[in-house]
Amino acid sequence: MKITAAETIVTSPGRNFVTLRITTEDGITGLGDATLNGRELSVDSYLRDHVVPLLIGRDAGRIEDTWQYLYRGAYWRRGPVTMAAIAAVDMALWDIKAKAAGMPLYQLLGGASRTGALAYGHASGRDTPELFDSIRAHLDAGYRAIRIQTGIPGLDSVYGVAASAAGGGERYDYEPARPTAVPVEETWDTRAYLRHIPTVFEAVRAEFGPELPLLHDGHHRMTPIQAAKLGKALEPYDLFWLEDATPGEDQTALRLIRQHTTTPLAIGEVFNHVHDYTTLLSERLIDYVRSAVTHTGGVTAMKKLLDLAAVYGVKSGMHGPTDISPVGQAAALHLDLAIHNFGIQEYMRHSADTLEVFRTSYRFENGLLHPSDTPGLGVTLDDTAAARFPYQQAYLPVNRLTDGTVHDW
Ligand code: GCO
Ligand code: MG
Repeated sequence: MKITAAETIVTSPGRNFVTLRITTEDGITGLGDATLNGRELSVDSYLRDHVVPLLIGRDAGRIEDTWQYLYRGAYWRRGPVTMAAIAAVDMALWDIKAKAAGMPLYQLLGGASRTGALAYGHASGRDTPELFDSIRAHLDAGYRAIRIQTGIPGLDSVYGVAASAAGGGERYDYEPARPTAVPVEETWDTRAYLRHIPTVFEAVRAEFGPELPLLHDGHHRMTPIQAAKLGKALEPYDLFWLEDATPGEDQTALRLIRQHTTTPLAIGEVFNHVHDYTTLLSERLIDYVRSAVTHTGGVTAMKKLLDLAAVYGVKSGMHGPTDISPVGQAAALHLDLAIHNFGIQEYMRHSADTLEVFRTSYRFENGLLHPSDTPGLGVTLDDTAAARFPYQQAYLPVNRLTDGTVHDW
């Protein structure tokens, strides 16, 4: 089954997405997500200029060989752009193989290990009453696990907090990269954050009780000793996980955090390779792997990474904000259903415009996600709808400390 065409589709239905579509000689098409938030066109160029020409004429069925050919053949290893491009090819080829087999992808990955994937949603509020409203809206929408992000007294705008309470309910607008010529700059104060967060979790537990799984994202802003302190302070509130407590590329920093706290740790959304995790896994320094299929070389690489994690008793917690396209999200759901060491899946609903471009078949019922039994990944792309939303330059914010020093965002 030869590949006869491959093309990228860049569209911006509320935020930018890059998708690769591969077509075979018998007319089967496969989709792959290549979206790298804020750096989208670099992956589009990598695919169009350096990968698409190599795909034409190749056997679409040779997924592992194509992966190795693109990875080793480029000579230059790893990195978010390369690995997102390889991921898109890999996803599209799995989509094609599963469609040709007439099966949903999870069947080719070993079949279902569970009835559905536990999903967590994003509650946020500028203050505690607004946060409580958001938690209630998520519970009403069926979520059984909830991430908590909140405003910090003294700071104007904080990561993970929806810009406005307008509309209530599940908010998907907390962090689209913003369509500005240069990134918006925010101000950050870690000590103010460390003072405030434990009081918020205390209030949430008092209001919503002990059972609800609660998560929190530190978004790379703490030093190891600050993270250790926060993990310890949050122990009474029994978090499901504390995510990205420190910038994760410093793998050995996690030793210090681990020595001081039993709060479970999750890391890896900005990683793109199994070698980013070797110390974290072999020393059992984390509890959850946060990589996205989209950013880690696709289904092939993600399955290997999660199998290695399983050896050390570490579970999955795949990245699933709205900058992962519905194609990338579907790929995650097939893996979630099939692997044994599934932990949880992040799930923010995409906007109505996004879901008009990407027609999904996955379902969210009783707090669980299911990829559906549609052959392949189960997502189609409507070209006419995509063409209505041209690319818009957009950037994630840049963070500065109160004295002006650039900090991790
Ligand atoms: C998460 C992430 C996202 C990232 C975003 C950047 O936990 O979902 O931290 O919110 O900030 O993916 O593009
Ligand atoms: Mg995160």
